[in-house]
Amino acid sequence: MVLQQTALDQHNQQHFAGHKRKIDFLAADIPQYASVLEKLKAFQIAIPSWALGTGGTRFGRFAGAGEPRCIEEKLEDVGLLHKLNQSSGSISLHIPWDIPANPAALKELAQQHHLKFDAVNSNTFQDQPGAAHSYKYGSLQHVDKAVRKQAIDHNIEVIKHGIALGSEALSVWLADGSCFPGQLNFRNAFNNTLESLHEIYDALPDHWKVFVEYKAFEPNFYSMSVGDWGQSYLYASKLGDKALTLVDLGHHLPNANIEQIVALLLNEKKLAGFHFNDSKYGDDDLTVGSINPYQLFLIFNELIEGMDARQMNHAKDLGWMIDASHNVKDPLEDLLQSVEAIKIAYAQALLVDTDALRAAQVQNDVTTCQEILQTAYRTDVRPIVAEARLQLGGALDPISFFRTNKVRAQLISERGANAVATGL
Ligand code: PSV
Ligand code: MN
Repeated sequence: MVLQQTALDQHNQQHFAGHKRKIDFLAADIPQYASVLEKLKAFQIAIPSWALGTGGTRFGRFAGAGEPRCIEEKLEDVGLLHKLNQSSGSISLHIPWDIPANPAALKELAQQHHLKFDAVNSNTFQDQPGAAHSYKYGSLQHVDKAVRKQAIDHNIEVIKHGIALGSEALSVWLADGSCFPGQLNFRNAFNNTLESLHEIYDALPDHWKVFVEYKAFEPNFYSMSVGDWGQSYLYASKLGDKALTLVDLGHHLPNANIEQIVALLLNEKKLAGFHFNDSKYGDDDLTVGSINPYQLFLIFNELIEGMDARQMNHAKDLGWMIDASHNVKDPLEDLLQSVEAIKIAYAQALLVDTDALRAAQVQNDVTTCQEILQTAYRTDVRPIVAEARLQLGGALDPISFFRTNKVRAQLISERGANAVATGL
C-alpha cells in the first residue's frame, strides 16, 4: 500500500497548533537547539526484516493479520514506517529467512521507498531443509570440520547476497555452546570458532565489516561460545580491524552495566553498533524503552561522549539496528514506538551539558554529576523529535496516523487475514 501524501498533510495540519506550542516552549530552553535538530534529522535506525511479523515464544505464536508474505512486502512495510517517521531508512535482512532472489529488482524497490540495505545476518542456528549437516551441536565451533565448512560457506553466501544489495556488513550471531558441563572442550570450541571466523573474515570485501554478536545464554544454557563482550572482543581483536563487537541490549546477564561495556568498546575502536530492544529478565526482545528508558539514555550518553572524543559521525559510524519481537502488539506500531524511544534517548543525551559534567567529575562532585544527567533525562524532548520528523516530511504523530488511517486494516485487505511473515 502507498500512504497518501494528502492524508499525511491533513494529519500534520490537525496536529500542528498543539505541536507549535510545545516546540516553541522547548526551543527557548535548549541553547544548542539547531544542532540537536540537525543531528536528529540525520539519525536513522535499521528495521529487522524478521520483526515485521508477530513473533512468538517456544510456547506458541499468535500471528497477527496482514503480515508481509514476502521480502518485497517486508520492504513495503519498512517503507511505510520510514514515510511516517523519516528515521527508518534501512532494512536488515536475515538469510535464509529472506532470500533476495532478484537483487537488482529488490534494490530498485528499496530505492522507491528511500531505503538502503543495512547489515545482512547469517543463520546457522536452525537447520535448513535439504542441508547435508545439522547444527544441533553447533556450527562454527563444531567438532566435525564438514559441519564447520557448511556454516562458513553459508556466511560467505550471505556476504555475496549483501554485496549484490549494497550492504556493507555481516552480522554473525552463533547459538553455539553447550548445555551441560563436560559436553564441550572450551578451548577447542574457541579455536574452531576463531578459525571458522577467519575464513569468513577473509571473504569480506575491503570496505565491509563483520559484527560479532554475543549472548549470555539461550539456546545453550551452560556455555555460549560467544557469551559476552569479552569473548566477542577477543575474536574481533584476533580477526582484525574489520571485525567489531555487536551489542544486543538483551544479551547480558541481569544488571550488567551495559553503558560501561559500550564506553570501553568504543574506546578500543571495537564497537560495531547495536541491536536495540528492552528486557526485564533476559533476551525478552521487548519494545525499546518500554522497561528501562534511563539505561537507554545512559548508553546514549556514553555513545555521544565516546563518539565525539573520536570525532565520529553519530549517524554513520556505528550500526544502529532494532532486534525485537512483538508477541502482543501490532509489529508496525511496536517498531514505531521503538524508533521513537531511540530518538528520544539520543535527543536527551545530546542535551547533557558535557563541559559541566567533566568539570563536576574532576571535582568529584557526585551530586552535580547526577543533577546534570538527570536534568537532561527529565527533559521532555518529544516535541523536538517530532519537529525533526515534520521537517523531513514525516507525521507529527505516527501512531495516531497509523490508527486513524487504518493502515493495518488496509494491509489486511491487500494481503489477507492469514498472511504470516517468515522469521522466528
Ligand atoms: C539472537 O537472539 C538474536 O539477537 C540474533 O541477533 C539473531 O540473529 C536475532 O536474534 C534473530 O533471531
Ligand atoms: Mn540480536
